[in-house]
Amino acid sequence: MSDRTTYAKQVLTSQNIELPSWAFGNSGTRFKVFAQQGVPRDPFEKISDAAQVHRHTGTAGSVALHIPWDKVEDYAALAAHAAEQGVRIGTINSNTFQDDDYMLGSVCHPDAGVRRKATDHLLECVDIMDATGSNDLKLWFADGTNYPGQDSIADRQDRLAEVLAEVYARLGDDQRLLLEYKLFEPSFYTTDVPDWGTAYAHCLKLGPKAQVVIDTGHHAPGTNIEFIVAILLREGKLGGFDFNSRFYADDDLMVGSADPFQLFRILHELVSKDVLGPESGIAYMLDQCHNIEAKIPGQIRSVMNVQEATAKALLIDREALAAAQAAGDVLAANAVLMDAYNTDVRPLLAELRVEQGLDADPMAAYAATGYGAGIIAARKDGQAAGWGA
Ligand code: LRH
Ligand code: MN
Ligand code: MN
Repeated sequence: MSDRTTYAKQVLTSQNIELPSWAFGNSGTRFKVFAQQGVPRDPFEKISDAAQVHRHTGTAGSVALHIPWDKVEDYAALAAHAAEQGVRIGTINSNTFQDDDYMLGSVCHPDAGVRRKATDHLLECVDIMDATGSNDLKLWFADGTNYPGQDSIADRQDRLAEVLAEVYARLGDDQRLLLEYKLFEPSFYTTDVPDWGTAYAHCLKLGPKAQVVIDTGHHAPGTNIEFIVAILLREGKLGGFDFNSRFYADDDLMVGSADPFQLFRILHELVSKDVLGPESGIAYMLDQCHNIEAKIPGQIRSVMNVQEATAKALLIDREALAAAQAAGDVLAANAVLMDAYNTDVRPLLAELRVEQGLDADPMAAYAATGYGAGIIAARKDGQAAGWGA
């Protein structure tokens, strides 16, 4: 086995890809939610399904919650259930976009009362983190405006900064605030956190416990996401990813399905700075919906897609690349990258899984368990993921 293969296996073994609880619920577009059979009826069952993905991939050891979609009476009991199932609760995602009060925004709303309500929700999310042992609070705001003149762009930034400061002050020593940006939607004229620069500026003011989240589906077409990765890494402000694929807007399709080469390029930036393991503090999460495909296999496939892109990036001959770059040999440098990208890493990953005591083929292994048929028989009237219920 070459040194690079050994190194790739080592890093792949330490990789954790966090699953979103909402990927297991019914979802759709604003046109139609197609209910599937066997869908979880509560957050406990969502965690059980996520644990099933972990059982077959060995790399999906945590589950992100979305509040209030995953509201329960007893969060410590939910965390205990996760532990029993062999996973843990990861990032807590806040939700200030599904209440009538938020029509004109939440933390940037012109009315102080609405801002208070939104802030209290964010503080409640930190209480939940305390109960579940979660370290990360993920904030995404649907705030923005639809028409020029509707509200002051600058004043909205001031309101945002004030709320963020209050939430930041509430964080425990080991807790972080991860701020996610998105170009547009649901607002169409301005969005209050539309890009990495805005998120970065707020995080910088807040302090070291505030970092930026890159959702791969949240950019204009053609945006060079790996460049953003490199910059945020360099500044120590890359907190994590919401991985998914997009063809047009925020499609939330399976990561690595639309543009596997882009995923490889992103992972190359991360591999080149050795920040794939848990000690890096970078949260690698999926943020996806499986509207027309089966959900558990959809998550297994997605995890495998990330692993494949990671393995390819790990196989890059770094010495040869550095030498070609130093020599200004454009073609040779590009060829080093393309050689790695064009390597079929599926045998390497199959071998690694067997070494880890897993089945070489997670999709086939899941199908053979009968888990899918079992949940269809056992569960009726599954829960909506959160949208269009
Ligand atoms: C917003 C977003 C954000 C939400 C999730 C459900 O588009 O990416 O991360 O929490 O979708
Ligand atoms: Mn997201
Ligand atoms: Mn999104």
